[in-house]
Formats: sequence, C-alpha cells, structure tokens
Amino acid sequence: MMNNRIYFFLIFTLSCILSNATAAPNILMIAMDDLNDWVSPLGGHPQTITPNFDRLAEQGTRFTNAHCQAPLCGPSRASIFTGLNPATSGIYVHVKDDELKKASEASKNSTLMTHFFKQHGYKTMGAGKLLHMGAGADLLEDYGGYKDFGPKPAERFKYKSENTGTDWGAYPDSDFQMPDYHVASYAVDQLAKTHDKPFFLAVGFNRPHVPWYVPKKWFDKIDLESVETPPYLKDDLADAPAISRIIHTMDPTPSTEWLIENGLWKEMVHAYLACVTFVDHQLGRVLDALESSPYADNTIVVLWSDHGYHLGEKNIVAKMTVYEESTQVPLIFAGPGITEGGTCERPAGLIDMYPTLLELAGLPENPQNDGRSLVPLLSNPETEWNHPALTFWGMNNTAVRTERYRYIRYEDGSEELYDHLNDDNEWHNLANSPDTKSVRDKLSQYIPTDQAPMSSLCSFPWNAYWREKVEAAKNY
Ligand SMILES: [Ca+2]
Ligand SMILES: [Ca+2]
Repeated sequence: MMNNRIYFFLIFTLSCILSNATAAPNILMIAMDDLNDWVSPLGGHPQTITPNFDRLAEQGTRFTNAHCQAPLCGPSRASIFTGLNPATSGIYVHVKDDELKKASEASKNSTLMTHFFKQHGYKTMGAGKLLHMGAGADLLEDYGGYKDFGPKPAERFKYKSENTGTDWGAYPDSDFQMPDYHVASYAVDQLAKTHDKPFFLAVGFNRPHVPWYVPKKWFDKIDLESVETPPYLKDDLADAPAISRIIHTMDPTPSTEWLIENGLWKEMVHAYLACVTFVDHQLGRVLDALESSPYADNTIVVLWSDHGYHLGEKNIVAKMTVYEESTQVPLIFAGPGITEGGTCERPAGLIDMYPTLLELAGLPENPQNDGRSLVPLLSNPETEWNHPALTFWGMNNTAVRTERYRYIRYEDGSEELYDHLNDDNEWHNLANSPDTKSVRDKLSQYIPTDQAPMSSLCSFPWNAYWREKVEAAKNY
C-alpha cells in the first residue's frame, strides 16, 4: 500500500514538473509613462524611493542602457507594439491609435504584439495606457479602461500655461481617486482568476506623466528642503547645432532658468519624485498579486517606460529630445530563464521587447520585427553585443547609443557626439573635433539611410508644425 502511494506520488510529481516545463509562460507587461532613470535600480536620482522597482530588479535582469525608439508617448508605443522602428513605419509622432495600421504600408503589414500572442493561443487583456490613448486598434480582447491623467484641481497650482499639462501639487486626497490605482486593481483581479489559456496581461500606468498631481502622503516621503536638483550647466546647448535648439523645444513647458528665477525647481523635482513613489506603490500591488497567485512561477514580467524626461537638464523640462535624459528608460525582465539580480550594460531598445517575449514564450519569430531578441543577454548579461540602440525624432534625425557613445546626426547633416566614459551629462559635444571623425564615421553607419517619410496620418498640429520647424532649421 505504502509503495503504491509513493509510486503514485512520484508519478504525480513528475507529471507536474513535465507539464510546468512545457506550459507556455504567461506574460505580465507593466508600462510606465514618462518615467526616466529616476528609479533605484538605475540610480538616476539619489533620493528616489522605489522599493518595488528594486524588488522586481532583484528577481530579474535590469538594462542600464535601454532606450526608446521615439521620445514621445504615441510613436514610442506604436513602435513597441508594431515591432517597427519609426524610420520603417513613418510614425515619428502621434497617429490615432485606431489608425496605427493605416499609417503606412509597413504598419499595415505589421502584426501588433498582442495580436501575435493571441494568434498563438494566448488570452490578451489589460488596462490603462498602452497605446497613446489606451488600447485602441483592438489591442486586447479584454480591456479594463483608461481614464486619462486623473482628477485636476479647479485651478492650476504652479504653472499656468494652458498649452501643457505641466503643473504640480498634492492632489487629490486619496489614491482611490487616481486612475492608476484602478489600473493596478484590474491586474490584481485578473491575477486572482483562473485562466484556461496562457495570458498576456498588460498594465499601463500614467504617472509620472504630467500633471504631477498625487496625494499629499507621497510628497511627504521626502522633505522638500532636502530635494536635490539634477546636474545643470547653463548654456550647455551653446555647443549643439542650431537644429537641436529648434526641434527639441516644441512644448511650452517651463525652462530651467524660469524655474530658478521663480524658486520652483526643487518643488517641481519633489513632485516628480512623489509621482514616481506613488507609481512604485501601484507596481507593488501588482507584484504582490502575482506572487500570491498560482502564476508566480510561470510568468515573464517585463517593465518599461515609453521614454525618459528632462527635469531641467540642458535647460529643458520635457521629453522629445534625442539626449540621454529623454531616451533612456527603465527596462526590466524577470521570470523563468532570466538571470536573477542581473545588470546588463549593453545597449537595448524597447523595440527588442517584442522578439524577446516571443522567444521567452517559445513562439516563432516574427520576421517583420525590427528589433532583436535580448534572450542571450537575459541568460548572460555579459554576452558580447555590438548592437546600438537607435532613437528617431522625425525623419533623418537619429541618435545612436552604444555602450560608450551617443552620436546624433540631424537631417541637415549636423552632428553631436558625447563620450559617456567621461561625460555622463552629455555636456561636451565632441563632434566638431577632427579627432573624433573616425568614431563619428563608424557610428553613422548604424543609421538607416532609407528612412520612411513622416506618415500623413501623424496628427495635427504635429505634422504641419514639424515641417515648419524643419524649414526654419534649414534657413537658420
Ligand atoms: Ca509618455
Ligand atoms: Ca554642451
């Protein structure tokens, strides 16, 4: 009798192991909005409080040199989900989510990442901001909704321009009033359910996108007087080409000089840090739910932000530049087959997520993907990797980020070159020195030469505005 019991126990255990080994892993994708490297696994700001980012990073591998392909919400997300570079799709700025597939021949022929998973037996679901305005284009089978950027006070607190969402302050009273709270709750609910297929669950948070409003308790985590502003060199952009100062200043946001004059820089940084801590807490709720679910051991988690953000560096408070602050993003993978506590310094792009997730899930490759699987780096973060990350800001304005350099070439042929070995702040443009010609020549070879024109569906006022800016740059 005892022998039989042991026999059946062994058979049962073995079949569990085999079925787990062969079951397709679930995917839990967590998207952040306008989050730069101010999270503790990346160390971009010394006062950031992000225990849940740390927790996820300890469970998996963080990329410390990961970059967006477009430094703006809509085109970055379009690139992630189509698997196409902006230079392939022509989606350099916003197109309507429902028109993603109409933007160009290339986007028409693409298969959105979630559709690919669905075609291969996955249930797709999610909530919050995934594409620019949520989850249009039938991105997901089950969608928990999206409520824009949350409640706003009757009057702005600090920054009065009506042409930007930029403002900050302690508001509203409770987390429960924040859309991100409910986005996290959707994921918590889904993780508590039984699913009969492997799932692709996508969670899109809004913060720290402007307006920087979160409840007061998140501001109270850091004493305002102690807040450190980021490194700043007045007239930093004086050695950048003229076109840089034109195409990188499209938003009517505060300048650093304005913040200094009005004594508001610390306050603004404080508000961004408060938003980051708030969203870290929402992330923690989702990670708690995963860990206490039956899916804990068979789920790949990937966390990303759509682009970075300048909080005053280079006299800029915005995204929409091809500098480090605007292109660098958190990118963390965790789950079966991924090195725990790994740190990878190789360049990576958000565009690489699509092929990486396919490989991790054991699905076939999608030959249309412009990115490449990062699985070799997730197994061994030291793997040799000679693939730079590219960022596109309009046709033929391209940044190339290698482990050491940032090289930028604009459509008028002007250039910038920064050596991160000696100049992490990108203060000293080396492109004008003949000594750097061989480096520039080498890096320029990575830039696609046949970049797609901007799609005619890129939305007003961006398209016309862009052409006007570029014409102005040519005549500068
Ligand atoms: Ca964004
Ligand atoms: Ca400079």
